[in-house]
Formats: sequence, structure tokens, C-alpha cells
Amino acid sequence: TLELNLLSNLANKHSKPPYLRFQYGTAGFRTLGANLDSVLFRVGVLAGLRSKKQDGKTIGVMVTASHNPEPDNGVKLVDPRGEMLEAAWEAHATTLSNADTTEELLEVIANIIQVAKIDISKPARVVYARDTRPSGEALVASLEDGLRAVGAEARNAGVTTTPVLHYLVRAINTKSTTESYGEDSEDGYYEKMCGAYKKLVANRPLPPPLIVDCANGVGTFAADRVKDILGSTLPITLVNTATTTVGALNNASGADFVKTSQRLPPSLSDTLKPGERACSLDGDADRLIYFYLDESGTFKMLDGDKIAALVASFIVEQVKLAGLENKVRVGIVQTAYANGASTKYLSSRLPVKCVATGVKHLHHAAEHYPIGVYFEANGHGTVLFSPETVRTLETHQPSTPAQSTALNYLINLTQLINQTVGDALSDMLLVEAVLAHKSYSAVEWDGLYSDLPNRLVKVVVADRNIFQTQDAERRLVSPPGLQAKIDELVRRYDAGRSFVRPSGTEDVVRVYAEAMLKPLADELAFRVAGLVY
Ligand code: 16G
Ligand code: ZN
Repeated sequence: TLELNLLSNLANKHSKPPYLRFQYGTAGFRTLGANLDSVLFRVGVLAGLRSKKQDGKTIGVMVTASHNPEPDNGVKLVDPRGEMLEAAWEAHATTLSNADTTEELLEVIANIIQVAKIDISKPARVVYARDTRPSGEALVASLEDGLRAVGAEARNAGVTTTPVLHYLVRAINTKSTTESYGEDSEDGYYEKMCGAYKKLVANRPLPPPLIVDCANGVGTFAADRVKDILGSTLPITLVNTATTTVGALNNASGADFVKTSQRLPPSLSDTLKPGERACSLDGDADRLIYFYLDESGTFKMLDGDKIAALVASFIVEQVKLAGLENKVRVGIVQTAYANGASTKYLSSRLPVKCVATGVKHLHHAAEHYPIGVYFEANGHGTVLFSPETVRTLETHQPSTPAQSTALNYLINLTQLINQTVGDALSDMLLVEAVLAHKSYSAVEWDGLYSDLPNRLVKVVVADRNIFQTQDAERRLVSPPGLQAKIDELVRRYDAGRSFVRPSGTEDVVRVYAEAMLKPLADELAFRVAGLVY
């Protein structure tokens, strides 16, 4: 039962700033860290209720604003299997965060308990973590008050990456079951992933060193652990590791910087040699972008689409070699941001599905395939093996040594890959394992297909809510008439493609355009932006 006195006393310590409105969006709550105190308290309450609703299973709470600037912060909830919070509860989160007074808050809580049919006498368990943001420590204290207010049993996972937190949630909830996901500790996470990597690359020649840009964030600690554990199996050089320097986080570094500006982190401009491969993590280490300089020193990016192409081809190959091609199908999930050239390359080989932006959409679509590979162009993605596929891999009797080898690769991949959420470190080891198998350099990997030149721009509009889309965000249905104008512009460009969608994380509208030549992609993007404005 709830102790209403305790709840309201604590709520009074974390009152909501008047005039602020919050929304649980694609990435949870996200705004200036300084504005989030009341939100964190209430998220603590909600996480407790969610756990009670799930019969005392452990719920995760991650405090991070990912690739956003350092003064921002945010928070999101993780459901028992390590996946994103169920969509229906996003609305509860939003309502709860906007209650203006403690009285109103208590009413909203009572209402959620009723609507969601929560048995309040159930236990509540929550595990939480934060990234390296300076505002994180105080926000975690507010979260802890919220957890205390509903009597939740709380476990602090400290300062760690988003994917580690997702891993912990799944590991805790499957502990001592037949579905055990691994030991429920950070050590368990690293051992599982790195152990599988070592098996995958056993007997392969040592790769040349990999440079890892840690965005000056929490990924630094994770990459450092991987470097230690793997030692000479994978020589790693870490850069942008200034986790305590104020203002450094995500600044001119990290996966989002590289993807959006389509250039090298300036800190690497003097050191990266042509042909050397490097990769960037984002501020909470759930996104990964690779890149290199070609012979003429031109920057080349290997984004989420290229990762999907590399990884999916390898998996398909191993499924065939294992003699499982009739039993285990592989499918791809992308968003409208996937480069047209990647969609063409992949769909000539595999079923490809396009869904709306946001990890939860990709993840759910990927669950429909026996093996579902999903990556957003921005570098967030993973591979899901259905429970049935896992059983097939465990029980399949290989009839030749070659089949047996391929089967083992697939089994090791299920251990290497973080199947709860996109994971920069796990994805990095996945890429490295495939490169080692194919004896590919970055250049050869890049040669799978050539990206169409593209441009992303954002437009500040009076009201982004009037922009409504259909067909996986590829077409506008509102404002009326606008899509027809876009279509007409696009028709004038060779290999032209463009779409407009409201951002789920910022108060802007995004315009994406592709064309045969870079200046034309830029031009198309700006002309479409002109229509939107
Ligand atoms: C969030 C999403 C990411 C998406 C991005 C789009 C999660 C965990 N993250 O970062 O998948 O690509 O939002 O942002 O869902 P936008 O709506 O502002 O374009
Ligand atoms: Zn992130």
C-alpha cells in the first residue's frame, strides 16, 4: 500500500516549476537538466508503479540525454525484458509529469492505479543508472526520493551506459530461469560480450588498431573495459576521453557529430591516416558510426545503414553455411532516413521493412523475423534472434564440419549481440568480428554500395504538430497540399527523394533529401525546407 503522507511530503520537496510542460517522447523526457527535478521524482514513482503492475519484476530507469549538449538531461524507463517502456504508459508518464500541485499529483497517481489496474500491494523493484552529465547526480537523488515514496526496492547501477542498464534489467529478470540472459552485473555484461568475441575471432589474424572516439562520455569507461579484456585480440586506441572536462561531452566529437556534420571529429584530423578505420560512440554509447579517410584524404562515413549491410550479409551467409536457410529467415528493418542506396542493396537480397523513426518501432518490427536486423542510419541498432531461432540453433544437428563451424558462429553472435537495445560496444565488436572474417578493410566494407549524397536540415516552425505523416513518415497528410508540392520538386532531381517529418525530440520539423550529386541534394533539401517554412 502507498503511504500517502510520505508520498506527499517527498513530492513537496520536488514541486513542478509552473509554466513548464513535459512530454515523454521517443527518447523519454528530455530537456535542460536544470528543469528536470520534479520529472525525476515522478519517474521514480511511475517506475515503482510499473514494477508493481509487472508483478514485482525489475524496471529500469536511465538518466541520460544521449548525444544532446551537456546541459541537457533526460530520463527513460526500461521494461522487464530490457525493451522500451510500453507505449500506453508513455501517456501516464506525460500526465504524471504535468500535474501542477501535489494534490493534483496524488489524483493522477490514484487514477493511473485505477486505469492500469495496479495491485498496489505487490512489491516494486527498480534498477537505475546515469551517464556522466554534471546534472546527473542531483537528478538521481530526486529519482531515489520518488522510489522511496512508493516503497520500491532500488538498485543503483551507478554511472554506466544505456545498453548496460538495459542488459542489467533483462539479466535481473531472467536470473535463475531457463532464459537466463547472463550474470546480472557489469562484469557479467563484459564477460558475455567479450567472451563471445574472442571465440568468433579465434584463429583469425590480428586486426590493425581501431581508433574509438568516446564523445568524452560514459562510453569511455565501457570502451576502456573492452580494451582491457580483449588486450591484443583487438588493439584499441581511445580518443575524446575527457569525461570530467566541463563542456566536453559530445562537443565536436561522437557519433551524432560525425553523422550530422559528415566530417571527422577535429581532434582526429592530424592523427587519422588514410585507410585507418575509426568509430565514434555517442554520449550514452548506444549509437555507433564508423569512418575512414580514403587515399586522397577524403572523409568517408560508414553509418548505421552500412553496418546493417555488412552484418546482415554475414548472417545470411552463415545461416546458409549452417544448412538452415529454409528454417531461419533474415529480415531488415530501416526508417525513411536509410540511404536509398542501402535500401536498394539490401532489398535485392532480403526482405526490408520501413517503419517510423524511433527504436521502439524498429525493435518491434524486427521481432517479427526469425533473425531481425535493424539499424537507424544514425547508428542505433542491433540484431534480434527470435526464441524459436535460438532453439533451432541449439538443437540443429550439423551434418558436416563446415555446418558445425557456421552454427557455432551464429550461436556466438547471439551471445555477442546485445538483444535488448542498440549497443555501441557490442555493435563495434560485431563489426570487427565480421571484418576479421571477411578480411575486409574499411575501404572494402565501404565498397558494398555507394551512398547517395544526402542532406538533413531542420526548420523551426510555429507549430510542428500540424505536420502529420503516413507511410512510415515518408509522406505528409497535413498540412493539406504540401506533399503534392514536395513531389513536384522531387521529380525534377535525378535519384531525388525527400520527406518531411516533425521531430520527436526537438521543437522542429526535419527535412531529408537525397539526389545524385551533393550540391543537388543540398538544393533539394533547402527548397523543400522553403515549402515547409
Ligand atoms: C531518439 C530515438 C532515435 C531516433 C531519434 C530521432 C530512441 C531510443 N531514440 O533519439 O531512435 O532516431 O530520437 O529524433 O528511440 P527526432 O525525432 O528528433 O528526429
Ligand atoms: Zn544515445
